Amino acid sequence: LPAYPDRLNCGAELLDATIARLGPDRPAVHDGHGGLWTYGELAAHVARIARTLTDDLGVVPGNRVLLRGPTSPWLAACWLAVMKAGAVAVTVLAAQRPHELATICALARIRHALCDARSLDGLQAPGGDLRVTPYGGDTPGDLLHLAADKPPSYAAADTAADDVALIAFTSGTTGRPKGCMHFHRDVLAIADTFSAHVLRPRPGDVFAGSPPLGFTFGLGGLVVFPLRAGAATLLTDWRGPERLLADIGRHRVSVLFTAPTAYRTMLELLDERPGAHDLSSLRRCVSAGEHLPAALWHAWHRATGLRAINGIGATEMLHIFISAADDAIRPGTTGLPVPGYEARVVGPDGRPLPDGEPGLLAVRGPTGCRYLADERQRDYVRDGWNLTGDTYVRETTGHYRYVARADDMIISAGCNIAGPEVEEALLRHPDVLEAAVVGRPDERRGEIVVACVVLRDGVPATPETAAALREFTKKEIAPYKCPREIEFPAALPRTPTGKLQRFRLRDGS
Ligand code: 3SK
Repeated sequence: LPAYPDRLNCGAELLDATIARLGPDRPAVHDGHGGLWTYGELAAHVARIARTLTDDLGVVPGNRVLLRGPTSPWLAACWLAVMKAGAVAVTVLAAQRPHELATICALARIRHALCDARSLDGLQAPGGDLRVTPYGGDTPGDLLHLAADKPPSYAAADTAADDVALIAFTSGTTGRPKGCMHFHRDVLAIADTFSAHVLRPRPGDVFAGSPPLGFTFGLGGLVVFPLRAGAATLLTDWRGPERLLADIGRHRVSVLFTAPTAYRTMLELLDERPGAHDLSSLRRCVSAGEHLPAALWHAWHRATGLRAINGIGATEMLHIFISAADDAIRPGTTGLPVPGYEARVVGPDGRPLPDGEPGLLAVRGPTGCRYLADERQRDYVRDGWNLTGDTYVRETTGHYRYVARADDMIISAGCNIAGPEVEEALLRHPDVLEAAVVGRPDERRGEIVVACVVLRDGVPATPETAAALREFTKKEIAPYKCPREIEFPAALPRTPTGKLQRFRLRDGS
């Protein structure tokens, strides 16, 4: 990891430093509708927006600015302008509802919001003291109208490396939102660790993927990493895996960021129409956001010849801290600590456990958890180690194998059962598209193992199918781990960032 200077502005580093290195004429951002900005054009848009923020909207360094909209070049330009102006970006998901936005605005004391003109719903609370400026619309007060006649260059605010650059909100898969504060140097650190050492992008790469920019998985993968590398990125609203497959061919995408669910659906689509999609440009496929089962890794490899780069990240850590690429990959494991990070598996007392024993994953490195005024900081960071809430095993090779979320372990008749292990077994059955395994309260056993299985098209959701799946799992894993009950929902409940909401399956809602 480079030693960053004390004065550092990540917006200037991502744009101006890249242009100084590679020139202004390289492609920077595709909008998915035929539009393309070069690095020089992106820098000019960012400069004009930054000037508008400071001169017209009265934003000063340190002010928090909410950013809301579907993924687009303009949303990225607004984020970079907030960075260059020395303000603090609070990027939210377009899917967040008015009461969630109100909580975030109150917690982060937000007075300014830049909002895609298509996503104003729920933000313009009458009587509130939030000043909402739309972008991309046709009103005279639109940010882009105000920006149009501003000069195309802007000297970045003289921020310190450890000034807060962004606050990313997480509510996990349930619960009260927590704001995670990250510094200017953290934004560069994720590019100079995971991206530089595991992903290893090149200036000729084209990035694309599904995570929204309001999720740090997307912000890193689709904005920070490509710009740090001088590569191009496709920033277009998410229109599903089918569209993503088409975009890969159309834009010659070489670096893909998405989650296991999308890999699964893309595989189905590839299967349905063999030869219909051109994936020949792809060379890196990152999977994070959820555990990547070995069966899915192998299926993607068989279909595309590509070895997916699995990883675990967290909003608290900003991006991925355990991962592996190329020959370091062991399918079914998450990988090795990313260079710059250390990891270990600890017991409830915080002491490291021997290899092979499941325990809590602890990690430390250049980025880490700093909750905005939240007492839960004490639970997340102990003795300088971040406790991510995942149960892991370290194998003798040094690879980290995911077991379950710590609060997702099922205890049935005194035995500990990891839901993902049962899910992996079910996924090996050809009729199973997706599976989620949870514990449900049971008088005799404490909990019983319940599997919620999404079946492939055409497979009947009948007691016979359930019996066949039960028989199958008995051959794959120890019988005490096998599901006692199997349900067939049409889809699994997920958060807007695609994470499974197990609590909704546990209580049967
Ligand atoms: O929360 C996650 O799953 C995640 C994964 C990768 C990078 C960043 C994040 C927040």
